[in-house]
Amino acid sequence: MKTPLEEKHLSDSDNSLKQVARVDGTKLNPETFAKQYRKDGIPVVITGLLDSLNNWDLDFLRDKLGNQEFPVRFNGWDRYKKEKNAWNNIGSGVESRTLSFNEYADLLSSKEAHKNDIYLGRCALRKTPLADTPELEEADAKLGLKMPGTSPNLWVCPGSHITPLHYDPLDGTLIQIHGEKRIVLFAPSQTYNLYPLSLFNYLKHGLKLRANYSQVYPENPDFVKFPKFKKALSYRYEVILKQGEILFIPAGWWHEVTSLGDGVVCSINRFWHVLPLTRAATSWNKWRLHLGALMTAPYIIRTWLAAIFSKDREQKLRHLIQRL
Ligand SMILES: O=C(O)CCC(=O)C(=O)O
Repeated sequence: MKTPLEEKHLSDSDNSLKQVARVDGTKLNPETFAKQYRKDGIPVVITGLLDSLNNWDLDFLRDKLGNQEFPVRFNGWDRYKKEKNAWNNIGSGVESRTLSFNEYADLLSSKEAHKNDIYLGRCALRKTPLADTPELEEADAKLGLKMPGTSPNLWVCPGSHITPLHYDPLDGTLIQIHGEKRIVLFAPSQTYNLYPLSLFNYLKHGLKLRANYSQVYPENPDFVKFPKFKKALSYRYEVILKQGEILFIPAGWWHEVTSLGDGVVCSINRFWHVLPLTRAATSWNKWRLHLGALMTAPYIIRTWLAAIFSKDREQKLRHLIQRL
């Protein structure tokens, strides 16, 4: 059931394509943002707070981050031919290789990143010259965002990359810095109409295949396998997030993020502890993931024992420690 709170502030004019509201951030203050959006967990696009930010195009990023190293995800396109519950990893669980920003930028320029769906996704900006960008800090302060769950993360990719449909256990702000993204959202009430991956995946794959991802391809759904997805379509929202805009994605809201165009697309996001605490405590989507984390115990024990008893013990243990 859709709760009235989930629908508050969201346009109801077209049932098949609901738009998330856009508000002028210069007219918001921490109290109004908390009262109108954060308290009840309502997604919203905030405009006008980042008009003076530099254009973070590839030259700018090369200049600021050139030799800095980042874990880069090698997704490949083949995975999309399979059902998602046959994948071995997803999102931040995908195998990554450490590359300097310049090396990744070369893959973008040569279109190799496009051909093999290679993503510099969710890389901490901490310890880089872009870590303390004043415009980003001022925008957070204007919205009264406190208690970060992570430092800001950088996401750089070629247009056409898709971050599959999932939800996060924390509130998030997705800031569009260069290029555009399409974000399709579904309310938390739709979780079981979106066929989340089973919690039992944690036993086999640990955190590499998390249960906060949906099995459905929302742009190309298989209604025979996933008939309840038809119901979820009435609760589908869509946003084209433009350069300089911020999307507030409350904890538990499902979202699929597609980078648009042929060029390079760059965003920053940050996660925030859920406030008020009553919203955190009553979110089943959040509790589900805590349960999932407990279910990773057998996988973790198995992986560490295998590393300890392997021939290249030192290298395997170092790798595991790095992943921590
Ligand atoms: O931009 C992306 O590819 C994913 C971002 C995301 O999932 C988020 O901000 O929560």
